[in-house]
Amino acid sequence: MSADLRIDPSRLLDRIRSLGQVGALPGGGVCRLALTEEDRRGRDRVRGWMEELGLEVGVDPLGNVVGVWPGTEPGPPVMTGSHIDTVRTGGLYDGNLGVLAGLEVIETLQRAGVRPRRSLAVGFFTNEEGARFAPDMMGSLYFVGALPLRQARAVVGIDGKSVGEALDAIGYAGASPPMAVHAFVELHVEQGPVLEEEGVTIGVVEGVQGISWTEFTVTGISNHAGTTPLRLRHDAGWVAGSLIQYVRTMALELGGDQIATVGSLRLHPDLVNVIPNRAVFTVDLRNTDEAVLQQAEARLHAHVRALAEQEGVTVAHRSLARFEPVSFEPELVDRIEATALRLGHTTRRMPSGAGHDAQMLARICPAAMIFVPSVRGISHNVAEHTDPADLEAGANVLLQVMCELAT
Ligand code: HGY
Ligand code: MN
Ligand code: MN
Repeated sequence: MSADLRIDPSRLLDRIRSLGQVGALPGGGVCRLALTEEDRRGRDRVRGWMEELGLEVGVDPLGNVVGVWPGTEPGPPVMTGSHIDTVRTGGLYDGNLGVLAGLEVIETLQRAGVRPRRSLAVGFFTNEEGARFAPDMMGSLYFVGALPLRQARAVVGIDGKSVGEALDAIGYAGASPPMAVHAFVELHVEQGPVLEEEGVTIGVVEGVQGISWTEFTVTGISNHAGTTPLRLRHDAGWVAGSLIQYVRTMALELGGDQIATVGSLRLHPDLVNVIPNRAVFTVDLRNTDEAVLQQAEARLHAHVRALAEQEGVTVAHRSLARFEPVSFEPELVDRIEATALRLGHTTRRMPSGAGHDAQMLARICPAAMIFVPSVRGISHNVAEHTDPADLEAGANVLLQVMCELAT
C-alpha cells in the first residue's frame, strides 16, 4: 500500500515558499542567521506546522526542535530533518527542503490513513550553518551528545553575542531530554554541480568530507601609508593577502579533492591611508582524505610561521570547527539507491562537499542522505534553485525509504 504513495508536490512547494518569506531578502533569497529574530520566526512557523500535523513537539536545551508522530509500536523513531537557519545570502532550499519534506512525508501518510509500526520524527537542528556561531552542525553535535551544553552556550558569535544569550533571547532553550533514533535519512540539495552536469536526479550520498575551519589573527604595526618605506613595514594586511594567495596555491598543489576558502577578512583600522596593524580572517579547508587534510593544515601553519618571521608580525590562530570525514551506513545507502531506481530515477553515488546534520546523527544511528540537483551547482547564494520535479523526486525517495524503515 505505502509503496505506491507519493507526496503532494504543490503542498511541499507551498511550505518552501512560505518559509522562504521569513527573513526574505529584497530581490530574492533568505537571511535567517542562527538564533536571530528571523530564525525565531522561521522556527515558530515550522513548529506550527508540526503542531497542525498533531506531532509531539519537543525543544531540547540547545533549541533543537523535533516533532514525533507515534507509530503503532513503542520505540525509537525513524527520523528525518535538517536545518532552517541560513547563511547571510541563503537560498530557499539549503536545509529547509529536508525539514519540509519530512513534514510532507508525514502528512502524506496521515492523509492516506497509513500508520507505520515505528514512530516517525522530523527535526530541525540549531545552527547547522555555523556562519554566526562556530562550529557548524552545532545543534546536531549537541543532539548526539558530543558537545556539552555549557560549552555550546558559551560560544561567542561574529557579532559578539553568545549562543546562550541569543538562544534565551528567542525563547528556544527547551528541556527535552536526549532521544534515541532508529535511523536518520536527510534530504538535501547537492549545492554543487555534479548531478546537473551528469543529468542525474538522485545523489546517493556515501559520506561527508572532512572540514577544518581556522581563524587567524595577524598583528603588525599600523603606520602611515605615505611615509613608511616598504622595508620598515609590519603590514598585517599584506600578510593576510599573501596567505589568501597561499591557500589556493597549496590546494592546487595538493590536488585531488583538496579545497580551500577564505570567506571572512577584516582589517583594522580599515582605512585607506593606514597600514593595517590587524587582520582577522578564516580559512576553510576540506578534503575527503583525512591524511591529506592534515597535510594541508600542517603546510598552512608552517607557512604562517615563516611569513610571520619574515614580516615581523605575530599570528595567532584558533580552530572554529574540525570534523573528520564520515562514511554513511552502507545498507542505508544501498536502500536509498534501490528505492530511487525503483521509482524510476537516475542515481549516482557521491560524497558530500558540504557538512550536514546527518554526519552527526551517524554517531548514534545508521544515517545516510539523498541529494537532488542544484541548478548551476549554486548554493550559499540567493540564486540557489532546484527544479520542482527534482524536489518532488527527492521527497518521494525520502517517503519510500522512511516507509520501508518504519514498517
Ligand atoms: O559549511 C557547510 O558545509 C555547511 O553549509 N554548514
Ligand atoms: Mn545545509
Ligand atoms: Mn549551508
